[in-house]
Amino acid sequence: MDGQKTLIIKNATFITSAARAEQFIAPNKPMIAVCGKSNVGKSSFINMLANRKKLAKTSSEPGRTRLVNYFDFGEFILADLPGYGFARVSKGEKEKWAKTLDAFFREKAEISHVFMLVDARHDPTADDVQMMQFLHYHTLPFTVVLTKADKLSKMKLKEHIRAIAADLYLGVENLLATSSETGYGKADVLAKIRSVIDMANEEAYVDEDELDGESIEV
Ligand SMILES: Nc1nc2c(ncn2[C@@H]2O[C@H](COP(=O)(O)OP(=O)(O)O)[C@@H](O)[C@H]2O)c(=O)[nH]1
Ligand SMILES: [Mg+2]
Repeated sequence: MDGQKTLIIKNATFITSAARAEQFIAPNKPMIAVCGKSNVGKSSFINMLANRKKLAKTSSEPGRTRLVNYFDFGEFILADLPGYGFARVSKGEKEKWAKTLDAFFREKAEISHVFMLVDARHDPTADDVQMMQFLHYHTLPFTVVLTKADKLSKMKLKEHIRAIAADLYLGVENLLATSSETGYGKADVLAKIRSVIDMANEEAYVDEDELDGESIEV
């Protein structure tokens, strides 16, 4: 298995949107989910990875994406999850989102990794903390991706990375700072995806015989 080659993404395409759990797709390759509060920069992050300006629709008006949007990134599937924490929506709408997210993360065998996006400029919100607890609860592997790093000086960014990591009880190595505006941190994200894909593929094709006689801890 060639685990060394760098990840090159070309021709990323939109697959489909799902409004309800019955519409979720069964991915035929490793799937990476992207979540975060509305307006944190999810669509921009996806476009940065895809080298496309408008693969995912960006918006200055938060709270518009109520769907799970799937994209084919070649070696993996990317699932853009509905944004949370948008104040101006009804309680009923919020409950619907929570249900969609819950149903999505329940299919945890199909999710290789989650990128949880958090604004580099601000302390994580209560919703961010809840989201992370949810990921912990489902024992999903995740990385916190800080967005909009270009809006901070290098010094401030370093400070914020430490503060946000501490707030979330994470080591700084679990955070990746990025900017969709400048491409800062993109290489780190691609390297992370590379290792996630390689691990997922190895797990999928592990030879049964190789496991004989070994005790496997679950
Ligand atoms: N300066 C800067 N602005 C960003 C960045 N990422 C997103 N934005 C802006 O933040 C707003 C929300 O971005 P969007 O990707 O639509 O967020 P989403 O709601 O999480 O999908 C848009 O106006 C983007 O142009 C970034 O890295 N740097
Ligand atoms: Mg979006």
